[in-house]
Amino acid sequence: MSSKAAATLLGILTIALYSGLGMAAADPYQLNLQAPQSIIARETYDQHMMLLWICLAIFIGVFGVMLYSLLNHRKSLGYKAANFHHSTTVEIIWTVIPFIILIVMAYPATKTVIAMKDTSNPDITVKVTGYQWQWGYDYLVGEGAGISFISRMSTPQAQIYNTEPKGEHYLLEVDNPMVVPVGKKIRVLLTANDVIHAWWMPVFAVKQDAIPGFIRDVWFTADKVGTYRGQCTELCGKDHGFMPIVVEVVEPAQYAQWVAKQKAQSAKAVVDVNKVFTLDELKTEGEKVYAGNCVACHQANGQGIPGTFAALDGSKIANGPKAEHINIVLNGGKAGTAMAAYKHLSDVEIAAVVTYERNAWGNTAGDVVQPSEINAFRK
Ligand SMILES: [Cu+2]
Repeated sequence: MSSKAAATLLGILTIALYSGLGMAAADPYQLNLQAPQSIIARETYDQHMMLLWICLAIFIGVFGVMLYSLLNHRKSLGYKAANFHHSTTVEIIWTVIPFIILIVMAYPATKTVIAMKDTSNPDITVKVTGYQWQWGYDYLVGEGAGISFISRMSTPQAQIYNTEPKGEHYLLEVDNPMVVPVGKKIRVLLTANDVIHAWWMPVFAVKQDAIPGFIRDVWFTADKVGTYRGQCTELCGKDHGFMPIVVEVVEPAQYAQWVAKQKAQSAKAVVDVNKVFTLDELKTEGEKVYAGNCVACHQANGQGIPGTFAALDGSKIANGPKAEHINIVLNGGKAGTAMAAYKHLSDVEIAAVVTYERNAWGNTAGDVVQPSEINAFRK
């Protein structure tokens, strides 16, 4: 085999391996698509298999005739070449057969693509927003309407930096999964807050860009109860590879329980806005918020990445007036800087993280920022 052919084969094998590796945490040698878990995914899977078999049949047919001709019609056997220049029959056959094959492939594919776009009559509508680098879920219509949460990757930094063995769902696990009932039509409205992200859930055959300022919609109806994993598939910056998606499909009764629990939690969070916390309480909570949102750029030691991400340890903002510090966390940095807006976090979370940053590392502002101050600042 020539080195060029070897390189090509290696390329094909790598692509095949990676296409299967995408989400298959449990089976690192999986080559095919994941087992479909929705009507559309099943149709997509079946058509993908059908195309594969058609391609294989064509491959065997074409190469079979070619090999046969090479071996049996070779000059050393004394074979005399036919000498004709035009054949209307052959022209018609090699136009009609591929045409029929294309129609056989295009007809079901078109039907599926049309069905994919039909987001009418959903049972539940959820708005999904891409942030650098997490997903926001807002349940808008249907059972669970009013529920809102942020979903972040929960893989520990220690696993990423290889100081701890990697877990089973490495980079494909989140703190708050999207929860949906089995057998119900879920419409997902996709948008983004900062840059383009993409919501990819392979078992439902859903893959859609989330574009700032636009709303795109997709849908799925999960066939089976289970935990399904996907990830952002648009290059969206430094932590693009660290924004997984987890969808938990549960029985309707369990879904109702989850809804009740979420509503109770958000009712508690509203009360918290006027609660007064101590410096230590805010610092403890703030450290968690920092680890979930800020650590990727500003680093655990607050030193940032010189030349790219600002240091917070000893920074003018973290040691200067509170208002400026709150403003930059809520609304993001000046145009052209990488600092994103975090206004989607709760008042308690913002108050905690600002307090933490003002009193962590070498910073000794010594002041406390309460959730009520954040609440007032937003108005
Ligand atoms: Cu993204």
